[in-house]
Amino acid sequence: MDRLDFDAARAVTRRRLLAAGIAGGGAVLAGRALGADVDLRLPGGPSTRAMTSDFPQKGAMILQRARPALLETPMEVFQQSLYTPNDRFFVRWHWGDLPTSIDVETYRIRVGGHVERPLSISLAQLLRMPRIELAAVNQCSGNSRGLFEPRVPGAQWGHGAMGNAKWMGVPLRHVLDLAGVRGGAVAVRVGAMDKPLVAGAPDFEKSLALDHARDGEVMLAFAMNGEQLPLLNGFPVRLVVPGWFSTYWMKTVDAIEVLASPDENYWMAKAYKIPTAPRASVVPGSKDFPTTPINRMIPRSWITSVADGATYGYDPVLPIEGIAMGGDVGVARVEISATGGRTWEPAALGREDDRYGFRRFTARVNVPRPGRVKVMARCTNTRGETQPMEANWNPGGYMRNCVEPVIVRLT
Ligand SMILES: Nc1nc2c(c(=O)[nH]1)N[C@H]1C(S)=C(S)[C@@H](COP(=O)(O)O)O[C@H]1N2
Ligand SMILES: [Mo]
Repeated sequence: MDRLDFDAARAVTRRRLLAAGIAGGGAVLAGRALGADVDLRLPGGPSTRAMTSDFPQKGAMILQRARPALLETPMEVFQQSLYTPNDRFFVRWHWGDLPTSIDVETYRIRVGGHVERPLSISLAQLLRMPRIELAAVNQCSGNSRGLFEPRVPGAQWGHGAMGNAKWMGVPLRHVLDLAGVRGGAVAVRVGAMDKPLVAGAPDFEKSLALDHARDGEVMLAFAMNGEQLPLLNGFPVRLVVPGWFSTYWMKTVDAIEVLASPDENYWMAKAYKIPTAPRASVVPGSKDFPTTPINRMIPRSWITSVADGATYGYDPVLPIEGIAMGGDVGVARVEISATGGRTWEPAALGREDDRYGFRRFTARVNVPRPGRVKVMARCTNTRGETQPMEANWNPGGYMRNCVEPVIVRLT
């Protein structure tokens, strides 16, 4: 497979960068299921999914939908490494018409709208611009939606519609400064190469407020974990919006438009709206409540060393490991309870590379006798927000962040 050369001094790109197996196109659009099944332990409906390794540049993934690809990362991947390997990173696309090959010579990002100098930026030019690298969690707004009770429409994800990577790219601010944002600009809209298959369906586009787009951390990323992006994760360039849900993390970016009035397009004004109520939570069945576009992430944590519902050999000390995220700020602490939430003990935290990334935690739980043990982890971020015990509910299946207990049997 041809590779991008990230060396800024040379900025060499190869013509027609095709990923193995993509040339035919079909493999991107439809995957076959492997024999094996995985149980996502989703209440209120079908809970098992097939595993697949049939998608280009992807290893074994949970098949949520074949066309367009919706692939979930199995939980054991988060136990194995703090950074989610690119070939196990989850995949989500809205529309079926995905780019199956990209000509890196003719690829351009057009920058226009309310600017002094409209631009057309090549990949080679982008690779010569100032770059940053930071760790950040990419989490779908609907991650864990399959656990909503009662069920809501949309992909019934378990917890694996997320991943942690080191993203390298050019701050969007730099590109906006090159174009020269004109006075009166309020927002920046980003468009991409994928298109709806259905005539008249709204093209997927998202916007950020101008100040956010210019914060120096929002970036046009060309690498993740030191490698070029997999095609299904947005090759050659995607937007990274640290601390915000991935609906804003536009893949295969080809257009940047500076707006002089707020974006009223379908994907901002109608879709991805959350209740303004605390924890984005309403009573099931509610209608006509005030909403706002989904935005920053909030703290979450998952125990990854043992699987919910599994049985293990008895030992008086059960070692616990897991991952936590603060949301749009860092992790302040993680606590563990094996007493149903009556008492909480601090977990030890692993290193923090960047406040937007996953943080490893470890703890030891005393188990006086064999039997059933319920272990819970609870993350508090540096803003003082703590995961609640109770699940939230809204019709979009967004913003779940309650404590996720793991129940194991020790015999
Ligand atoms: N071009 C494009 N970018 C997109 C989307 C899309 O449909 N098209 N989906 C968004 C949503 S909702 C999610 S969850 C993330 C998923 O990123 P990933 O596939 O790299 O994991 O991409 C975002 N960026
Ligand atoms: Mo998403």
